[in-house]
Amino acid sequence: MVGMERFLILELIFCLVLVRLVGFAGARDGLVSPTQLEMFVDELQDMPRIKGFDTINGFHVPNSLHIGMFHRKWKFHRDLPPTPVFAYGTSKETATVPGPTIEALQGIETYVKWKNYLPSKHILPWDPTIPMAIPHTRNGGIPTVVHLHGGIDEPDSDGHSGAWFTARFKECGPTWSKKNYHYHNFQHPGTLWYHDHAMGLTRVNLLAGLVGAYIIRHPRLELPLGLPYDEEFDRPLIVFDRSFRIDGSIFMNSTGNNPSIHPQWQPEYFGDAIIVNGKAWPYMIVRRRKYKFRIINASNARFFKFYFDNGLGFIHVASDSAYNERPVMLNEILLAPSEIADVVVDFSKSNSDSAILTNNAPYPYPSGDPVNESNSKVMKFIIRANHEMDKSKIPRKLIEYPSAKLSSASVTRYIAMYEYTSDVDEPTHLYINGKSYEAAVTETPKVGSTEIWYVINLTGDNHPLHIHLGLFKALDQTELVDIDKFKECMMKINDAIKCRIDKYAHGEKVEVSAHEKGWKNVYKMMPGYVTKIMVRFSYIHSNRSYPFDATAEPGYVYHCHILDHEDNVMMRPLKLTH
Ligand SMILES: *[C@@H]1O[C@H](CO)[C@@H](O)[C@H](O)[C@H]1NC(C)=O
Ligand SMILES: *[C@@H]1O[C@H](CO)[C@@H](O)[C@H](O)[C@H]1NC(C)=O
Ligand SMILES: *[C@@H]1O[C@H](CO)[C@@H](O)[C@H](O)[C@H]1NC(C)=O
Ligand SMILES: *[C@@H]1O[C@H](CO)[C@@H](O)[C@H](O)[C@H]1NC(C)=O
Ligand SMILES: CC(=O)N[C@H]1CO[C@H](CO)[C@@H](O)[C@@H]1O
Ligand SMILES: [Cu+2]
Repeated sequence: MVGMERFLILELIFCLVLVRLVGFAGARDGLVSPTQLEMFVDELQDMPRIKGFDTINGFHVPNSLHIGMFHRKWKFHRDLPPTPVFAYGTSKETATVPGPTIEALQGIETYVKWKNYLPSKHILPWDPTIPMAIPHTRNGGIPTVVHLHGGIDEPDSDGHSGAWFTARFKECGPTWSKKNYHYHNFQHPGTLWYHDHAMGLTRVNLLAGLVGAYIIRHPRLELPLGLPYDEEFDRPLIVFDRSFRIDGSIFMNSTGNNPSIHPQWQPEYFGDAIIVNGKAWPYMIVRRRKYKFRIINASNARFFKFYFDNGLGFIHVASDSAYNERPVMLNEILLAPSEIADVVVDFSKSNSDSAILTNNAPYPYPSGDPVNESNSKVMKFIIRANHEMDKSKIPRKLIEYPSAKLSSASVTRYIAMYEYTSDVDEPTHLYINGKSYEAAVTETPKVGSTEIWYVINLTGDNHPLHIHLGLFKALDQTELVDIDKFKECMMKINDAIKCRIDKYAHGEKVEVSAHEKGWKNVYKMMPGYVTKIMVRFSYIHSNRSYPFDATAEPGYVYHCHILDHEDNVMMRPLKLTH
C-alpha cells in the first residue's frame, strides 16, 4: 500500500516534470510561451539598498560608491533556466537585475564610479546601421554610460549618450570626460532611476538588465507627512516586459522590420512575461496596512494601465520625481515607459485575502493589440488576515512647490515628432523637428528660465517625452484638425508657424488628469495632438541657482523614452546658455 502510494507520487512528479519539459520543447521557434510559466510562484524581492551618504559622528557626509556592470546569470522564474544578463552591483556575485537601490539624502552629495566589466560580445542583437557608439578596436567591448533619470546634475555626470566607455575605460566616446560621477542631490525629494544611455545601444543595454532605482529622501520634509517611510513599507517596484527562449536567454528578434535598411532594428520591443523587481509575475505577502510603492516603468515600449482585480484603489502621491500637491485617489494608473508613480495602497481596505495587480493597456499604446491572460497580470499581493496598528497616514496636503508663472516664460518652441516609413510602410526611423541627432543644436534655453514648448505629435504612436535637467508641467493637449493637410505642410517645410499651427490646433481639448498636474520629467504625447508644456530650467523648490555650470559641455539631451525610438534617433541635443 505504502509502496504503491510512493510509486504514484513518483509517477506524478515524473509526469509534472515531463509536462514542463515537453511544454518548453514544443514551444514556437524555441521561445517560452508565457502560459508555460506558472504565475505568482516567485516571491517579490527588494533589491539590495546602498546608501549614497555616510554617517560620521552623527553627521551625514557624502559617500563614494563603486558600482560595476557585470555579465552574469539571473533567475527570472522558478521554472526558467538562469538567464544571461548585464547587471549592476558592487561585485559580480551581488549584482542584481534590477540593480541595487541607491538611497540618497537631500543636500548630501553622492559620487559614483560606474565601472564597465562587460565582455566584448553583446548578449542581444544590435544594429550598426543606426547612429551608435562603436569602439574603434575589434572586440573593443560594449559601450555603456549611466544616466540618472530625473537627476538635476552637471552635464558631464548626466550620462550624455556620447560619453560612453568600454571595459576598464579602454575606449571612450567623443563626449566622455570623467570616471567619477557627481550627483548633487540638492533637488526636491522623490523617486529617480538610473539606466544605460549609450548612443544607439540604450534599448539593448536596458533589455539586458542595466536599470536600477535611486531615491532622494528629505526626512525633515517627508516624515511629517506620515506616509509609509520605513524600508519594509516603502518599496520600489521596477516593472518591465521580457520574452525568453527555452534555454532561458532573453529573446529579442534579430530581424528588423525593414531588414534591407536596418538589419536588426525594430520600432518597438514587447516581451511576453511581465517582470517586477527581477521576477516574472511575483507574489508579495503584505500586512493588512498601508504600503508605499514607487512604480517605475522600465519597459522599452510597453505602456501599463494598472488596476487591482479586487477593487482596491491607489492613492497617488507623486509623479516622476516630484510629490503632488495633494493625494489623488485613483482606480487605475497609466504609465508610459520611464514614467514613475508613487502610490500608497491600503491593504486594510481589502475585503479579500489577495489582490492581483493587473494591466489592460493595448500595445503599442493606444491602438495596438489588447492584452491577454499573460501580459495583463503583473503581480499578486497575499494579504495577511490579522488587522494591525498602522501609524502611517495619508495627509490632506503633500508638498506644494511655488508654481512658475506662465507669463514668465521667455521663449516658445515648437517641437514636432516625425516618423518615416519605407516603401512597404514600415517605420525606418523617427526624428524630432525633422532633424537628426547630429544636426546642430537648436534648443538653447537660458539657465534659470521657463519656456513653453508645444509638442506636435505627427505620428500614430504615443511618445513619452523626456527632458534632461529640466522639469515640466503638462498644461493641456489639443487635437489637430485636418491633420493630413498640416502634416503635408510640415513634411515639406518643417515650420509649425508657417504651416499655421494656430489654424489646425483647434480640435478637442484634453485636460491633464489631477495626479499628473505636478512637475514631471516624462509625459505622454498623444498622437495627433499638440501638447503644451511649461519647462523650467531651475530648481522647483528653491530660487538657488544650480551649484554647477549647466552650460558646460557636453550639454544635455531630450528624447522620446520609447527606447527603440530614442536609439533611431528620436533624440536632440539640449544646450543650456547664460
Ligand atoms: C521577427 O521580425 C520579423 C520582421 O518583422 C518577422 O517577420 C518575424 O516573424 C519575427 N520573428 C519572431 C519570432 O517574432
Ligand atoms: C511603461 O512604459 C511603456 C513605454 O512608454 C509604456 O508603453 C507602458 O505602458 C508603461 N507601463 C507601465 C506599467 O507604466
Ligand atoms: C498572450 O499573447 C502573447 C503574445 O502574443 C502570447 O505569446 C501568449 O501566449 C498569449 N497568452 C495567452 C494566455 O493566450
Ligand atoms: C522665487 O522668487 C520669486 C520671486 O521673487 C518668488 O515669487 C518665489 O516664491 C520664489 N520661489 C521660491 C521657491 O522661493
Ligand atoms: C498625421 C498622422 O500620422 N496622424 C496620426 C495621429 O494620430 C492618430 C491617432 O492615433 C492617427 O490615427 C493618425 O494617423
Ligand atoms: Cu517614441
